[in-house]
Amino acid sequence: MIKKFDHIGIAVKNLDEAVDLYKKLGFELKEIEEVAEQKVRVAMLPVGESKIELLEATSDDSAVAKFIEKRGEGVHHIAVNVEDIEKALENAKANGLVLIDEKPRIGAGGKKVAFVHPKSTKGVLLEFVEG
Ligand code: CMX
Repeated sequence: MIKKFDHIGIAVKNLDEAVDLYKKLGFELKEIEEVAEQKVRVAMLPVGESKIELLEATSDDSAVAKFIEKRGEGVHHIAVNVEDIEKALENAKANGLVLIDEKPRIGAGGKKVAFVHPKSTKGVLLEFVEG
């Protein structure tokens, strides 16, 4: 059911600064996109078939702003690709996991995404991405 890693999300205070830093490490910037619904601006840096996703909050009430305030910058979530996101959610729910999104929403790149609560996944925010 799980196909591969889609990306690892890293919460940063300043996206442009973080992109410059990752470029110095040898990463290439593919694109920067604003995901208005999630109140974030994201930069995608490919790593083979996967990506690093640098995330900057665009509002003080963004999930990313709250995360940085509480825990500082760092790994915010991991995202895996699934063939059928509705089925993945149904399966997780049936197995007693706490879903943040009962139904998929549209995330970066226009893809269907949904989050599982970190309290039910050993402290790691998990994102399903269809495709
Ligand atoms: N990873 C692990 N734990 C996290 C976390 C994260 N990313 N975010 C919050 N937590 C922890 C908190 O530290 C807190 O733990 P304690 O109770 O031990 O203090 C607990 O989860 C609850 O946190 P909270 O502050 O009460 O709840 P929030 O209002 O911050 O909401 C969460 C947390 C995960 C439900 C919320 O961030 C959410 O809905 N996330 C999904 C959407 C999202 O993250 N969007 C941004 C990325 C978008 C993208 O990739 O495009």
